[in-house]
Amino acid sequence: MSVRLDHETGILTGPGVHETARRVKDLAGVFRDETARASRDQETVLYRVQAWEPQPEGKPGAVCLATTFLEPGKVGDEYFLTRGHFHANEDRPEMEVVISGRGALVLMGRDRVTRMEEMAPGTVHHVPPGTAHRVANTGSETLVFVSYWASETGHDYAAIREQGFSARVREVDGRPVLVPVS
Ligand code: M6P
Ligand code: ZN
Repeated sequence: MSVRLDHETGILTGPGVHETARRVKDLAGVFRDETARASRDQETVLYRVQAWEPQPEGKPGAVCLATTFLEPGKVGDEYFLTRGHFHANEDRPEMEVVISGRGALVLMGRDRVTRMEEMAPGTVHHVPPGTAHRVANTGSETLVFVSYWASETGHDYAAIREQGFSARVREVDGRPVLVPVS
């Protein structure tokens, strides 16, 4: 079983690669300005994920990888972002490798302390166990990054859906700033 990852474009092809698209309508309640989100074209794709999971989610025995293509843009003053999640298996980490574009990796522990790492071509980021993670595109081109995680990791969206992150990446004086949620 093998696939191909194009290191110039991040495009992943081959048997078993599956693609998911997340549109404006899929991110209801995610942005600070829900009115602004609701008034946009709901079919606009914010990001696509091409994933290769040699074992099904939750089953041990494989390393999975995915390329995320996150479009540039903002809802109000908040940059386009991925939904974000904890891992169902709390002790499982993840790694992100940036192919192109500019962004911010937002990391939040169970204690709700949040920090941000700047993403640029070639930067590598470790998501420690027990840490919710989401990515914002702070640049003007598509942000492309590759993620690696173990197949038994599992995604847990519930906590973020209910409580969100404790800070948001917003444009302040023309720059991305991690602003605590008031
Ligand atoms: C990265 C990884 C994937 C995740 C994707 C989109 O590629 O973390 O596991 O699915 O980003 O993020 P989300 O699932 O939070 O929308
Ligand atoms: Zn993850």
